[in-house]
Amino acid sequence: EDLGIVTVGFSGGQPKAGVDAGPTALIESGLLTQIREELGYKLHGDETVKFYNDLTPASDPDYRGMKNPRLVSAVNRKIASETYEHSSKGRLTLTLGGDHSIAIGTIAGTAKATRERLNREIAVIWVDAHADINTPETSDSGNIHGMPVAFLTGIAKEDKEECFGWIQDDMRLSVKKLVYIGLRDVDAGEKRILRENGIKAFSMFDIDRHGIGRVMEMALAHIGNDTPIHLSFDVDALDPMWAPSTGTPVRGGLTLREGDYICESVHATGNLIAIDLVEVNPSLAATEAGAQETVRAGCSLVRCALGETLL
Ligand code: DIR
Ligand code: MN
Ligand code: MN
Repeated sequence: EDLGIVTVGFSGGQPKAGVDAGPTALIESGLLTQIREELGYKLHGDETVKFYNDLTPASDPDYRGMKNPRLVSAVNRKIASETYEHSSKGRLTLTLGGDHSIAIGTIAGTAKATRERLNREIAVIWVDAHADINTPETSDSGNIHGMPVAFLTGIAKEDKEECFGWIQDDMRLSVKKLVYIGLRDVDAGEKRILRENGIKAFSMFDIDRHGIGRVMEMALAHIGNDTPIHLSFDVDALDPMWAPSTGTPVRGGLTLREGDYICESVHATGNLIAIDLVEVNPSLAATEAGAQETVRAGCSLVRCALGETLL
């Protein structure tokens, strides 16, 4: 099978340096070799990491409270064209981040390509401790990695081309086709947005109550059979025990096996069209071992989504 690779060494959606080194760390630990040799994919695209330094604007003052709005917008516009290219050719697309703001681009590109190629709307499974659905106005931080879902669904809109005004309707995601898994740190404004829009969300409470097996059944039932799925996986969905090296760790998260199970179940649908793995920041763990654990966990999630089988 053909796999499009997009590597995004980018940290501009949040304030901590080092998340731009995530893709390099994942690749150096052998992820692409494993995908090629053990899982048998034919790889297309970036085998060396892209940093998009040429897109840095001359000046980038805050806008509607957003930090680095022109930079994050420009990088995402470029990413959208890259995932669009892969997805238009019918390739499963794997994006290695970078902070989670890059999902604006990855999802915009696959959504548009899937409308054109299959005349279908995509569904998104967003696995994260956070909902990332702040609008610029509800955000306390101004960090755009907390806003991608708002821009993708059109809950946040902007006309100014250089600040996400390039996002067209055919790049958007329906709130009905969005499912969250793993939530445990959601801002008050975000809770209101989730409620008012009737967005399906499985928090850690739901996972404790039903178990991950039943939660995945319910999540996939909500999306419906035969719907193309974009899986956007923030490594901070995992408990810091498994993924300590990330910008905003939150205790009480998924075990590595629960994370792998989510990826395996999505793979098993046969409907997976794209995967993002984001927020691996090798410089944030207290120990070198912690950074390695996080990278290993990230690799495991990706391999499971790509169909690594246990037996
Ligand atoms: C918070 C944190 N909700 C914000 N978001 C994070 O800044 O909007 N997302 N850490 O991953
Ligand atoms: Mn996130
Ligand atoms: Mn998160």
